[in-house]
Amino acid sequence: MTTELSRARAIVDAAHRIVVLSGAGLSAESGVPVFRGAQGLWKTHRPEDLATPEAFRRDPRLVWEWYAWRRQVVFACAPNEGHRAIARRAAQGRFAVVTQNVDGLHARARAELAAQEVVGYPLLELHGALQRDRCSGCGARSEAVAVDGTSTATLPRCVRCGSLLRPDVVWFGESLDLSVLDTSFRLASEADVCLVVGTSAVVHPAASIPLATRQAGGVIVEVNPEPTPLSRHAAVSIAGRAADVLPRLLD
Ligand code: BJW
Ligand code: ZN
Repeated sequence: MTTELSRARAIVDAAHRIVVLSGAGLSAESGVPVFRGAQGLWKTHRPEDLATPEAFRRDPRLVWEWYAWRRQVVFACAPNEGHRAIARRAAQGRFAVVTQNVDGLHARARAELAAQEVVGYPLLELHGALQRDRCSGCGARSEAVAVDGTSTATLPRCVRCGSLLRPDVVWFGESLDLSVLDTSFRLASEADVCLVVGTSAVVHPAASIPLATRQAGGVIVEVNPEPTPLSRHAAVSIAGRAADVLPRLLD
């Protein structure tokens, strides 16, 4: 075991309450593309064309085409040993998971355990979920439907008000769900350890959540092959992949 891993393990083992903040890197080993860096989605796709409310108003067909492809990729993926290690530890109690990921893989890892009748735990999806649609008019949420992106006329519409449906995710410039955000900050401030996994920590307000743990006297432990803006605030940074490190850190 490396020095960083043993130090992190001592911190985690002594903790009374742990909160995880996860990002796309946690799901990378499941085959879900990350956003930034050489292999990231934003290398070949412009976020301002695909992940803003203005982009959807301008060209909903193009945005849906991209999300239909994302759903196809993500729905074919499964949780990895990183998601599973988090779920196993979380099911022991005093543990919460806050994720920026929209892939539903934390929920699937928790559901795998639920089949073994273990306790549930808080799971907060800050940026929404690809598994759901939301009405762009009245805001009603529904289970994702298949999308015919032949033209704007064939795109799915709300059964209540007739407005276009959109994926239930948070785009740039949009507000996060305030109750989800408040709960995430509260859980972080009550935790003695915030375990930050697989996020570049550049998107706010999510990237500020671990600082609430620190401001309340707790510590940050980071798992990421690369340094991030949060690294200088972390008590320990483990330079490794989530699916390798998390089972050794949490089991
Ligand atoms: C591995 C690994 C392995 C690889 N193991 N690790 C303050 C300062 C500056 C700007 C702002 C600010 N506050 C707000 C803003 C504006 C903006 C923002 O943050 N911009 C910055 C980018 C400049 N924020 C917003 O617009 C947000 N809204 C907002 O602030 O509204 C105001 C408001 C807030 C609260 C209440 C009321 C009002 C909304 C942000 C929405 C972000 N949406 C997206 C798309 C979601 C839908 C979709 O998926 O299509 O969310 S963008 C994208 O980035 C996605 C992610 O959740 C998010 C974060 O990315 P993440 O997860 O960190 O992934 P990567 O790819 O960046 O990093 C992967 C990491 O993994 C890397 O570090 C790798 O090294 C690592 N890794 N393999 C472990 N195996
Ligand atoms: Zn509607």
